[in-house]
Amino acid sequence: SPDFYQIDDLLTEEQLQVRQAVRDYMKQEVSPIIEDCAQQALFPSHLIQGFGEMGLFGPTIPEEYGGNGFDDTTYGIMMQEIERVDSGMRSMASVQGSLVMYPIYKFGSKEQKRKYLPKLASGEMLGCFGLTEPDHGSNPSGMRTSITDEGDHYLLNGAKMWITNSPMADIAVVWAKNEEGRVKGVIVEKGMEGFSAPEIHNKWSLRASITGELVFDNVKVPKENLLPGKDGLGAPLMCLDSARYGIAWGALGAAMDCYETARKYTLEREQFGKPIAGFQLQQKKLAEMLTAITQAQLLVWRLGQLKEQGKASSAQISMAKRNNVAMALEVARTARQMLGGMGITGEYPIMRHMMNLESVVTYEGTHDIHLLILGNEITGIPAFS
Ligand code: TGC
Ligand code: FAD
Repeated sequence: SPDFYQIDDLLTEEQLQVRQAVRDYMKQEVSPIIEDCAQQALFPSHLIQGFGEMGLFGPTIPEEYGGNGFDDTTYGIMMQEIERVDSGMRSMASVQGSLVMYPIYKFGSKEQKRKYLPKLASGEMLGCFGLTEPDHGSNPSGMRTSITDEGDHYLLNGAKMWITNSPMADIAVVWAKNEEGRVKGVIVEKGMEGFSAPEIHNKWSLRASITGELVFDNVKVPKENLLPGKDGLGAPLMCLDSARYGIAWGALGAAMDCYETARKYTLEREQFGKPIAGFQLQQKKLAEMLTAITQAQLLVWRLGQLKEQGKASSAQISMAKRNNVAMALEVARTARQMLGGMGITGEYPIMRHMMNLESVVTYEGTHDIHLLILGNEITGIPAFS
């Protein structure tokens, strides 16, 4: 909810059941603790296992590797229900599913899939994805992290920045350039000599999610840890397509929660002798929020169909990620104002959503970068550089 255009009628019985199960789980296990975690900047690490048990990690991966073989729409619905409660919790699931399990499943060897996927699916292992560097964010093609062939092993050097899950992660899928400047994906395990993952502190956003660096100082990586299936920048960008798709659904969940909170609050809160929801200015805000949410719902529903048919393009995914996150941020800012002073407190989830969404609008390709991807698609002229 809300479901103004009866989009539920377009979902299958199974999709609706999964949605209810995830919604119940989040309400029972996460809602009661999330505000405290965010206020205190604590990552609720016990939820890693709970998310695994609920099948929230890599749900589209086949059962043979610990997933549930769900369709892309179901994956999107799960992200929506997680982010209805907190974007940081959805970040944990996005990274594990789309940025760690997906590349191992898609580009990994049989041995890598058997070794890592079931444990990542169950939550026994946590993973992270290292693409961004201190000097290369929007332009990952300039990355400096290097991987060199030393005969019986590889040597990894460099640093990654802003990495979700990294300080807690058991493995990191890392993108680095080889001697020929070709981007390669490699699995780095916690405990490898020369590898560290210091935490980044003082975030005002995604405070319940843990973020860190990845530092590689002559890390010896076994040859069998290289992802053999694909190289080039296209490999990490394929992972980003999968995660960005989930984020387009997820942001919708945060917007829905802000809208519902503002609707309920303004119906109860009285000023000048009547509920503030009775004033035209507040009704305009509610009507515009509902319209924007409904448009965003239709966008991701259709995108899910295209993805299931193997027809969703990167530019279509960029449009949905960009539109839905900006929409959610706007809804959150408006909803916050509708709660007056109460809107700035942790009594209500809106300020937390709003601050979280400032990261969501930046990571996985900034708002600007997705516009440029669309500009390139429309004109055929890349304006990135
Ligand atoms: P460009 O020359 O356009 O492309 C390089 C190669 O990649 C191919 N390609 C794609 N392949 C698959 N999917 C896509 N979406 C692709 N886009 C491009 C392309 O065909 C080419 O292949 P080849 O074989 O010719 O080499 O690359 P560019 O360097 O000009 O960059 C384009 C640009 C700016 C769009 C790209 O660099 C970009 O998307 N930048 C944004 C970076 C970004 O999104 N970083 C995200 C880091 S991960 C993260 O934020 C996780 S947060 C998760 C959480 O907590 O939830
Ligand atoms: P910059 O690239 O320096 O951009 C700064 C500003 O310049 C932005 O407004 C941008 O839109 C604009 N800009 C850049 N290039 C252009 C251009 N060509 N034209 C016009 N404007 C431009 N990365 C990972 O690899 N793994 C993770 O797990 C991960 N998790 C993250 C978690 C959090 C909480 C955050 C905040 C980030 C995370 N990131 C992660 C990194 C994220 O993807 C980058 O922050 C993002 O890609 C932007 O890079 P940047 O921060 O270096 O900004």
